[in-house]
Amino acid sequence: MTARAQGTDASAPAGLSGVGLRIGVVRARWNSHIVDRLAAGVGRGLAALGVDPGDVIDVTVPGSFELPMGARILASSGQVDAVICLGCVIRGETTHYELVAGEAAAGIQQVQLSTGVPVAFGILTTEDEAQARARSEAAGGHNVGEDAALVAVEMARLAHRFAG
Ligand code: DLZ
Repeated sequence: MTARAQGTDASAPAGLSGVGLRIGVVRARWNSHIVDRLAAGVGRGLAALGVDPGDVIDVTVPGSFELPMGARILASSGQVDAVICLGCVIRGETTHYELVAGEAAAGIQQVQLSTGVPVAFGILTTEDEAQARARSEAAGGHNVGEDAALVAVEMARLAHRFAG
């Protein structure tokens, strides 16, 4: 795995389990060659935590700007315990980079706070294609999709623990 400074990754709490959790994955089709790599990371991350592939709902939306709406549809459905949003916005290739990336981030936060269903942020916002590849590596490397899987399971467990 690519070396990162201590405390800068989302290490799993001991004993974290995804068994029985239902997870929604919303993928942007823009930059799909990178988003597919993130989705592979999500698959590995969820499997490592025991999430059944049959408990994963996978949908796509046109681009990262639509990720919050996709997340809201799944979060409001009552069919998932957490949602993972996957997208890729590359500054050098996107004229309105700040707008797309900023609205996606703000929208995702709004969805999770308003619905109470955790939504993990798995959107790469990078300077160039090389950075995007470096953050969506194959098994054993750094992949933000794997990080997002961990976040979704941890936050779903937290929500369940305090659910009325
Ligand atoms: C329009 C656009 C642009 C220029 N760049 C990206 C990008 O880098 N990554 C991404 O996920 N989506 C991009 N989009 C599409 C917008 O997210 C959105 O789908 C369209 O503006 C339609 O609402």
